[in-house]
Amino acid sequence: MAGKGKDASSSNTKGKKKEVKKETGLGLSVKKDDNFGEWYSEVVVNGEMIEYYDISGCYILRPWAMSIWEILQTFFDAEIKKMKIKNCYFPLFVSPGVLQKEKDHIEGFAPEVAWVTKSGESELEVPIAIRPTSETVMYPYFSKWIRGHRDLPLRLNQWCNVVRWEFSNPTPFIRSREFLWQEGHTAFMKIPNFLLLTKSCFISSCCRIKECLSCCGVKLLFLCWLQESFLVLEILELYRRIYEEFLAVPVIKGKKSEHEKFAGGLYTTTVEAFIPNTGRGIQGATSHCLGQNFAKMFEINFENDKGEKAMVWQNSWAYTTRTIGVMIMVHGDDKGLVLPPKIASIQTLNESGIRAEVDSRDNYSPGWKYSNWEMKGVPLRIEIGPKDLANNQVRAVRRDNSAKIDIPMANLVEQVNDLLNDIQKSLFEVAKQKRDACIHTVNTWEEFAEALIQKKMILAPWCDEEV
Ligand code: 86X
Repeated sequence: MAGKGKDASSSNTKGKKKEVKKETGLGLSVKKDDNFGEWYSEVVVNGEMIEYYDISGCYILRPWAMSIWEILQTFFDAEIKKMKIKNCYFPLFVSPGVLQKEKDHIEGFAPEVAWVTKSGESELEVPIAIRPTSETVMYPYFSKWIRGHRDLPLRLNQWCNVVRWEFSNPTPFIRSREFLWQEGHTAFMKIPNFLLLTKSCFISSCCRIKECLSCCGVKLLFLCWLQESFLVLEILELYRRIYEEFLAVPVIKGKKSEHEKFAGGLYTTTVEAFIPNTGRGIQGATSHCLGQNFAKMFEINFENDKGEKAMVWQNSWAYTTRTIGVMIMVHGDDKGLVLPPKIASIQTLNESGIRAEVDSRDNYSPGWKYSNWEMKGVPLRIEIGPKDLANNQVRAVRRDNSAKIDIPMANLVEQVNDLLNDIQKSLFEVAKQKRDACIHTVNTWEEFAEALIQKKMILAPWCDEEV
């Protein structure tokens, strides 16, 4: 598995070669397919995404990583604003009282909660927790702010850090003790009871919701339910777009099993990615229908239009900086990072909106600079030598497949744009073919176990019932 951290590198037998590579800042000491965990640790550091920190499980996000996060953030933030979701910011700290209130669903998580117990040398009278997620921080105020049906729906999002004191093998981006995310929390008015029965049928065929809507004449009745339940899937679609359109990582949408769903909710939808080198799926992001569980716990009640007391229906959803780690694991190669153009902070040619940078450093050789930018994953490199100048052309070199293309100066912007689009498409296609080649259909437990060893993604019969 990935990410043994920096300690793992010291046990490397190719120590000398590695020292040299470290000094020049060029190259990786292991190949992706030979030692995936070590390759990943090296690529995130040498690609200047991550610096290891002196607290285990915590990592510095360097500008090269942060710029990717900001691009994803800009996209997602604009999309949720179109859906009338508003940004807010709640405190980092949770008082122990409310955290206890939720103890049923928090039970299994308790060891992961980090506490502040001191200020300076003196013990705090009451220790305070650091948010691992913000239900307990936010929902008491949902309860306060939601009084009547006119206060609904309430649609909030916040961009923040959370802390979960994990004990299993920390990995940059993938599993860190502090990470960045957005967490969305919404509250809606009631849903007609009888529709609950059809809910699972709607969800298991989620893309058919619109069809169902148009085939049954009672659109108005469905409206409340759809608002609430539709949002879960609309958000899931944004998560799919983040992975597939921006990070060029194929994902599968689905509904979590009873075992894997968020215990506090009714059902959990998810986008799942696949890492060919580990042969394991990885959760990309989740969007939950919470039903009324939290409304009961936190007394999020309101007076409906008939003057009766009713409870809200809620959703919550999040994606994290893990997205970046998944992208690195899927696309990176033996030369370093491979960044899809849409999230690369440097593409080429600044005017006309292409993100570009000129490397005019004259204390490095061209060869060194090529390797350096390859390590950092820049999608397209443009070389301009004396011959190119004489011919009124430039040479473009693709990071994804090393193809070299001579481009006449006159067509530069147009051709570079075409190339970037092509790289984006091609990265996704290659990743998808690679993933699909791993899908293996099984019908027996023996086949299942064998496929797992072979690092396959398994397609198997599934009833989601415990026996
Ligand atoms: C589950 C559920 C949910 C809002 C999301 O997935 C979307 C955004 N939250 C998060 N979860 C916990 O509830 C949790 C609670 C505690 Cl106390 C903890 F230490 C760790 C947790 N991890 C996940």
